Amino acid sequence: MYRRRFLGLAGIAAVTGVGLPVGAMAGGDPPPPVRIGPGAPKGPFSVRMPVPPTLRPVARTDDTDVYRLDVLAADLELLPGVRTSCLTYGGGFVGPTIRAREGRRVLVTYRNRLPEAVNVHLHGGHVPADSDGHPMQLIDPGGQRRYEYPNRQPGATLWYHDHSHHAEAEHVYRGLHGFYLIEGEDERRYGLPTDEYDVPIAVRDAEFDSAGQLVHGDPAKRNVILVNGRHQPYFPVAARKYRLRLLNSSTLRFLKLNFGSLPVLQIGSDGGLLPAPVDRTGTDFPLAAGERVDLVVDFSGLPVGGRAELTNQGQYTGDDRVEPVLRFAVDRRASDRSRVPAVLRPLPGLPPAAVHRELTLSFDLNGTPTGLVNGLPFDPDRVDQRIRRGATEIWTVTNGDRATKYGPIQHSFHLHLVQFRVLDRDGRPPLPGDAGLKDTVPLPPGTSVRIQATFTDHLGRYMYHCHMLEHSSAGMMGQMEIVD
Ligand SMILES: [Cu+2]
Repeated sequence: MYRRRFLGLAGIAAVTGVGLPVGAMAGGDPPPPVRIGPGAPKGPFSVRMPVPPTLRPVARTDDTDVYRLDVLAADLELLPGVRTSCLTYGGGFVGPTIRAREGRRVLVTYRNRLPEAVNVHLHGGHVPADSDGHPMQLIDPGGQRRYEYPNRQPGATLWYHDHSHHAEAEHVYRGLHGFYLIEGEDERRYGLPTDEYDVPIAVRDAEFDSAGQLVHGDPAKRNVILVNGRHQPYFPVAARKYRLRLLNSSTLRFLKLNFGSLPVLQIGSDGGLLPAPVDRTGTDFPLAAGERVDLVVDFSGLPVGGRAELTNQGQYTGDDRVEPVLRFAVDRRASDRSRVPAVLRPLPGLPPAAVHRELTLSFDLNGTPTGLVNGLPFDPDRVDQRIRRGATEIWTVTNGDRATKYGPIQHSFHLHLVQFRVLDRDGRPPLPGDAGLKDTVPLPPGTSVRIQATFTDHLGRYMYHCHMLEHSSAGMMGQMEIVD
């Protein structure tokens, strides 16, 4: 249905992101101004940001919540007055949010109503191998598959998305993603903002053609930022604290989000809460594709009628463009008994590591761009790393694309099954965004990151890969097998 074009430089750009000016990647003209199809643009902040609905279980037992979710095409109003063909979980561009509780099992049966195979990966989930969304375990058209999520992990902001072999980038680009939030057993007692004041926000880029349809091509032309599936929306807030869970659901683009002068405390990262809140007021939040950050943002200093903006900073290297992403519009007062305690959840200790591994992510750019890990493209029939269950390991992961014939190429690193800790980067301390439990980290050209993980509980085959999904789609993925 959707053909990928690999030919010519545009094809190389489409796969590698070369020409997409992020971080240390130079080059590429800024994209043209946003054109909003046949629907007359109404200017920024004219549409309300939707909050994805919470999915209701179809059954509940003592220890399990049971869900059903259809994978289906839908025509959605991403841009004002235009219907855009999308691929969805449950009919929304950001699928419904599944709210799980630590220690309480979730079963989700996905039914595929698309004319092509799909699957579902719970990103950040500590799940059995046959529920991990292995790229070769697909749900055929008309079929269904049940995934089991034990939720025996600390409360965290996870997300689910397609991971079908070679098609994951296009599938996620066209809409197949949603939030999966685990509430920790400890979480209620912290008194953090909950319910309507706990809001997941997915930010990503997109390109639309003149008919308002999504174009999955040259990433440098993805000049529309979507927030929960709307372009530059506003979100009405009460003058009080909110918990905002930000996800970069772009397939390639790295974001650098900024709340201006609003008071912002970071309380968590990919894999759950930090040991203590960190004051990040005024700082940028760089987010690689797939990364999350968990924040408490305080609007109480604003009057009713007051406004504040979330912006994306430095999207174009060498260009000081600051792009409006989302406006918060204070429209009411509200009581606020929430709080952010000085001490949150302790991180697990770092046991000594017995095994060290080295991985290098790079492209073979001779001919059709091929993604490599340690010189090899993904092969589902090959196990690249055998890992003893329960082992603690340190991996040094390097971006080998500092100087390609097309310039430096950005990568990221995502590990399935377990959360890891970032030990250091090129021998220097981790970045602020590396704090806490992580499953996805940026990997700038030519740099290395050392991570430590303990591979508990589950046996079987899992993936690790670049989370720039056009890269994993082109082969930048390896397979590990957890064995006894
Ligand atoms: Cu990559």
